[in-house]
Amino acid sequence: MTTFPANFLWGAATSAYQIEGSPLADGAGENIWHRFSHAPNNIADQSNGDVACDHYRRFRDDVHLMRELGIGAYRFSTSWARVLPEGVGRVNQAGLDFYSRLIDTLLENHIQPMLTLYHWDLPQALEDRGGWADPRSADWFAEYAQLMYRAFDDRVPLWCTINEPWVIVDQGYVEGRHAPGRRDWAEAAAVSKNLLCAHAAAVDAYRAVGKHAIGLVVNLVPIHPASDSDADRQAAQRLDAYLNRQFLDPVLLGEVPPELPQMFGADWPNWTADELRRIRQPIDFVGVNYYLRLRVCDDPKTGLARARAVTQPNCPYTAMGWEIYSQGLAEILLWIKERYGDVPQYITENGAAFDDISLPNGAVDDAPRVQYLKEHLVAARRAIEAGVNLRGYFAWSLLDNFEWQCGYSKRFGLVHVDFATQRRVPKSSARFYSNVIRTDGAALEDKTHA
Ligand code: IFM
Repeated sequence: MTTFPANFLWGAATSAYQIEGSPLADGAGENIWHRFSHAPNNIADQSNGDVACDHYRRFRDDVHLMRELGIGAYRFSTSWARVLPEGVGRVNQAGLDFYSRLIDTLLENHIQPMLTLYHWDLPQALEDRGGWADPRSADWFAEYAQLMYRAFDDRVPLWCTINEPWVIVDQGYVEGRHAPGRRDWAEAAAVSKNLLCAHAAAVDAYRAVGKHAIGLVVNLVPIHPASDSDADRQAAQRLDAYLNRQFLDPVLLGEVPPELPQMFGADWPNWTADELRRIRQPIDFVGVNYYLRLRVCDDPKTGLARARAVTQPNCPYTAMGWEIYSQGLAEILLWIKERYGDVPQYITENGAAFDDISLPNGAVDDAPRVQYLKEHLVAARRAIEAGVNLRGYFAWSLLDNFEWQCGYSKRFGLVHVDFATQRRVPKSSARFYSNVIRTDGAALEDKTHA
């Protein structure tokens, strides 16, 4: 039986707006999620990130909790508007100091930091100047990235540029469910290109000052046709281009998937050979966020890709309505190796929301999440056996948190958070994961969680 490689990182992940709270404290500028969640009817439970997990004030306790669980790496994001309240220009030292304290506390507790520069909380001041739809956004992002590298590269060995650019484009600019809440295909096409240029500018800047590793984080989904018909197969291929290849093909192959200009039509921007060359510069790893598989049929009325998701009776789904399909994780990791070569990979997010039940004694026995983690870790190990250069696994999420447009109604945490008291209670899944870490994966063989 292959075990996990030596130095495999056993991590947990979060993001700034989802857990920190105090979004305007100590001189921070407003960000687009603050603006969006404070507008009526954008969030299912009308909530916002004003308090969230109060991590901004409780980060030391959260780090200690990770240490108790044996977690060896922590993926978090920094809030751009905390450190550059107007997005560029004036630096807010108090914001940098917060992240400096967090990083020091992690290192004191032998937890490796993985820092994501952008997890969806653009400074509102930049949104007011055109946001990601403005081509100047690449320069804005590079300025912010440089500031962070100079402040933290001495202590942060792993950097991620942008988290899930597809979600930014699709949910923020096509579907309008995420900040900034737009529904405009032309803008979405421009944002797609500008995010890639921003990623490349940040990698460029890293090569000038950084000494460690930098990569891009994408969410990937195996997309299977609902039937053998040509129409459904083509629908699956279109959605695959839109969702899975839109960002990886330009970054790792220097090509735009040919389906995209067809889908976006005249709205698709021109790309010069020079731009593609710049976007293709080497990265040190790909971060994969994996949650579900989609089965799709052809439907001319559904979205840009004209592909409609079909649910299947007798299949397990999470509380998000996402199909649980653990073998898809191995499928995706192998697909990256086959399509893009032997690039190092991290599973930068994987996890599930369930309707957890708290027992009268306060404990949370989340057996479905234990099962989910177990199956996915076994799939990750299978991918390693098949030759994937997988360097680490980050469970999403350390804490129950603000799940964007779902507010606090969906819980992904290994640790239960009582949002009224801020009490943290590790769920059974946290104990299970802790055992897996302690035994370097041998606990996956434990039949008590079969
Ligand atoms: O909560 C999100 C996270 O911010 C990005 N990846 C998916 C998670 C679950 O929806």
